[in-house]
Amino acid sequence: MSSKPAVLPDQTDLPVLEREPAKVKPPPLFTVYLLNDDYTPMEFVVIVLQKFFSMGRDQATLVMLKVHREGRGACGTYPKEVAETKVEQVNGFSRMHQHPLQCTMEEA
Ligand code: TYC
Repeated sequence: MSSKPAVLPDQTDLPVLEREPAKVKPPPLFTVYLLNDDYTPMEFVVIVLQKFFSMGRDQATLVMLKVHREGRGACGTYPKEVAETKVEQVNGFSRMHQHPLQCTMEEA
């Protein structure tokens, strides 16, 4: 009778290229969002979406209007460090221009 070993074999008796590939999880992804507020000009939000999320003007306008009407809208989904950088860049750019626009992220 043959049954699976209770623990995975370490396969160190085999040449590297003949071992089973290690099972690695894909890195978690994070979605970056813009939040609505009553003060940031619509045109500024459209510029942010074009500048930091590589959107064309038409797509940027649609996302801005979704945020305006629904309170929040997704700008893109990225690996954690990329998402963190986008959030910092957008919030820094908004503060530099004295706008209260808020950018956040959460795991996708
Ligand atoms: N609500 C803003 C206004 O009426 C526009 C706006 C849209 C602000 C999207 C923030 O993320 C935002 N001027």
